[in-house]
Amino acid sequence: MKTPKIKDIKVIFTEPDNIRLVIVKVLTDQDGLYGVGCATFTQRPIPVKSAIEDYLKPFLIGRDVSNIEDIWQSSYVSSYWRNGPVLNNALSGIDQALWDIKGKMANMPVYELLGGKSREAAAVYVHTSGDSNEEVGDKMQAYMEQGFHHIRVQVSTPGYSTYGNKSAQTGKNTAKNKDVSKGPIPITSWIKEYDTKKNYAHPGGIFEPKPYIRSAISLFDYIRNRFGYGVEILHDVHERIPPILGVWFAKEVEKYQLFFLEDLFSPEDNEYFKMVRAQTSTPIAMGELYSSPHEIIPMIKNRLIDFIRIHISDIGGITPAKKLAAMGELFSIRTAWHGPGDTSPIGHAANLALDINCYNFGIQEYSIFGEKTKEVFPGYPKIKDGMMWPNSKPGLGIDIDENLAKKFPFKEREYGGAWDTVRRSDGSMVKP
Ligand code: GCO
Ligand code: MG
Repeated sequence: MKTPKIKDIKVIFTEPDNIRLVIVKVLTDQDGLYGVGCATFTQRPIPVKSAIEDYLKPFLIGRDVSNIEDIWQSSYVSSYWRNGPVLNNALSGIDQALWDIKGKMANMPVYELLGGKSREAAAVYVHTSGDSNEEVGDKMQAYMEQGFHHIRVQVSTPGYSTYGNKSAQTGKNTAKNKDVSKGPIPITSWIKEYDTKKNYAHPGGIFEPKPYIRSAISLFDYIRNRFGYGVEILHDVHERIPPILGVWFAKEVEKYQLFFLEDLFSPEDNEYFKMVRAQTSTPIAMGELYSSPHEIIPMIKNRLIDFIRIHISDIGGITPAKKLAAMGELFSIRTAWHGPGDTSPIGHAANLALDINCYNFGIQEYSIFGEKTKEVFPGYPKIKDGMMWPNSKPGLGIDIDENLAKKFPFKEREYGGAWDTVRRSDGSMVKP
């Protein structure tokens, strides 16, 4: 039988719910046969589009769609220098689309191509945050009533900004501290200008490590007193605290039995994880910022993490992700693929294919899809009883409605859509 060849590769930009998404469509020379993949790097979408249209497309047109591994390997080194979020997202969009095509050709879902089901559905965790412990607790209560058993909890730090709570991140709670017994007093002359977003990139507010840590510990204590230990709570440090404080924090929270503590360090501080491992059993999750195998392999090999938090499109798609999951299994490390709002529903469907197949699945992050997003992506993964359920459609089981996607073009953004610039009270930069 003549195998279909790649006839065209299209990049679709769309932001139905104000998050810039990058989708790839691989068209074949067989009428009606195409695949879709996620290549979303929401802070830098244009270079991803160029990496696909100007380089991978001319490299791949005419190739036999069935040879996913060979296409991945040859594309990976076609730039000679490889890795990094731009080249890997470009590669991911094509890779996921090829798995989608292969499933359609075989008339089976991708999780079947990978070896079938290890589970019927994937437990997910959802995000709660608030300006007070009580507000976070109330949101947790509402989610638990909907059947969610795993919940990420983030709370504002009084007088400062913090990651994970919208109001704090946009500066509402930032730079208000006036009591040195609570933490450093932000430099006011500088702050006035800063907070008005006049001369600085997108402000992430003023962050101070110790006040943040005290707020987080107070939140965990509140939650365990209010709900006990039955509900699973997760927390994302988001790499903002000095590493040695991270070591202390991981030890201090052990008694609250977190499901995992995420991004305790920046990737640049990976070496500190050895100290954490030697001193505490708090479960560690790391990986969303990794965009090279050299970052994640040592973490698995040395059992420095418990959950692989890789953002699948940032490492090149399903093909590398399934290999990392398999490596993790050999070291009893579980998967927890990154699944924020800047993973498209197609990316979530790719996560789900691996969640359903992999024996060492841990948990799936789920950032609730906006209503417009659901319309643009028919077949988006459904959530019920705190779990994400696969459909039985062939391939990734999802599509993009291109006409509808066109109704949500990328908006102009201040500062080029940069990620928050977070600063300490003295104005020095903090890794975000
Ligand atoms: C998470 C992540 C996200 C990232 C975002 C960056 O755990 O979901 O930390 O919130 O900050 O995806 O664009
Ligand atoms: Mg995170």
